[in-house]
Amino acid sequence: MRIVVTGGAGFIGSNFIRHILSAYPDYHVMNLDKLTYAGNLENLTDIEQSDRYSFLKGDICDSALLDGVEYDAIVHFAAESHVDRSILDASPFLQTNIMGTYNLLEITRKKGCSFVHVSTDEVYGSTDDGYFSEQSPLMPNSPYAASKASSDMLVRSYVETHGIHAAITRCSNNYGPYQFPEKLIPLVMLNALERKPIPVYGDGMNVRDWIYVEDHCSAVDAVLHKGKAGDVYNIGVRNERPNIEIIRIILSTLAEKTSSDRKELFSLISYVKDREGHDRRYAIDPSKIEKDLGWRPEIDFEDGIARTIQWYLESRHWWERIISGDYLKYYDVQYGSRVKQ
Ligand code: NAD
Ligand code: TDX
Repeated sequence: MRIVVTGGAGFIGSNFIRHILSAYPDYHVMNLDKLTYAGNLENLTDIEQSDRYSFLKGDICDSALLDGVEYDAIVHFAAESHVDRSILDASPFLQTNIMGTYNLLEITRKKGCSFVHVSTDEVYGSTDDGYFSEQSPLMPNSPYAASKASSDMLVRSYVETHGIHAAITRCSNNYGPYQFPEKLIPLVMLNALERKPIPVYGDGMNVRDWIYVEDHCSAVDAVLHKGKAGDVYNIGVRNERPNIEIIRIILSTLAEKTSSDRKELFSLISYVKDREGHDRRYAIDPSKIEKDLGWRPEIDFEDGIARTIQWYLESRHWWERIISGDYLKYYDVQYGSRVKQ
């Protein structure tokens, strides 16, 4: 199989490429990424020499993007993904997440390939009790979530109208190696290591269902291979935790692993003004993907968070280059003009 992975230089996309290349020895992956601030080719240095991997720098809004490229499926991760940024400026979110997805749907329609649209539980909005099923109404609350919900609707319409082979996944909060340090877990890690304040929005009691990135990747793999066209699959692991609990777990583990003063680390916790429109709780019911596709997560939270903390401790070089901005130069140095732009 030849797969185009959009957004493959980002957090989940890069983990997914690694997953596919190791799970399927005869598959070829093309990573298609614009390399925004969130795109980091240093997430892929261990596999970039593989003859089953290639990289194409490009914008998913470009209609000529995949002209002349042969492939069987598109797995679509590329997006503007950070809620706080969408509050400050929604425009790139509408452009990439809506118009970019529309462009890929047009390409899919013309090429007749299959399409997996990677969406999010945030499209369902917030719930105080109960769980989101695939039938729950879409009630997005942030511009980011609204742009993802719009793209979900477009995918649905292309299945109904044009009969394309596309499925949608809606996953809960991911954590793990290579996550950009604007998101809660890596931000807490890095701020703690650098003894900077750790901003907790509101009362710290907002709840998310945290999934280890590799489990998300195996779920998207299951949908790519076994998913039904037009179907939606929720992905979650029944691991609901308030933010403050996550922060305390990270700080306690760090204190232990680095022989640091626990009290000093905990004193970095700093309650700040709440995020506008901050969703209180996301909770996913993943029973459909479990029943229909036989998917099961493999990494529980204790194991996953320990691995993640260890990875950030061992990957200082990776995150220091993000903080300094040097990671942005990697493409020019490594690829120069060899790659089609
Ligand atoms: P990320 O921000 O780490 O990576 C996004 C990638 O997309 C980057 O490499 C970026 O360069 C690329 N990109 C952005 N705009 C582009 C464009 N116009 N053309 C081509 N490439 C472009 O995001 P992530 O956290 O890895 O999320 C990946 C996908 O998964 C997103 O669609 C997101 O909505 C979804 N998702 C994320 C989570 C999560 O917890 N992070 C949970 C559920 C769903
Ligand atoms: O500094 C912070 N302090 C804080 O309290 C940050 C960055 C976040 N938070 C809170 C806000 C959320 O309740 O932590 C929680 C998690 O925040 P994020 O890491 O920004 O994730 P979230 O807003 O939940 O969205 C994430 O999960 C769903 C991803 O960024 C989305 O791409 C995905 O769709």
